[in-house]
Amino acid sequence: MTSKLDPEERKALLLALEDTGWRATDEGDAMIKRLLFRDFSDAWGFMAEVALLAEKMDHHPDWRNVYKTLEITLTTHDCSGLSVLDIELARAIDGLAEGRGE
Ligand code: H2B
Repeated sequence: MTSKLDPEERKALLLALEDTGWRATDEGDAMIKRLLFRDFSDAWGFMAEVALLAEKMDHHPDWRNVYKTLEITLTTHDCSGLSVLDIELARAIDGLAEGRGE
């Protein structure tokens, strides 16, 4: 069972990820990032890459794609909050997003 990050750790890890556009959600214990792509194909291609990565990690994003925008929410359902898995997935997504999007 994955456990929730403790408040101090959570604060520090989120602070580090704010530089790449992640922020804590207003509601619920989650983090969110919005990405803008050139067009739908680029957004969908990126989602396909993230999907394969998420499968490998066995940790999956909640997301919403509207045309060329993508909103990714990370949270761990097993513990109803942010866990280290969300941090790892966020970093991996940032790695894939480097040099992409608009
Ligand atoms: N993804 C997310 N975001 N939260 C989870 O709790 C979770 C998951 N649990 N992917 C995994 C799959 C779990 O259901 C499997 C059985 O490991």
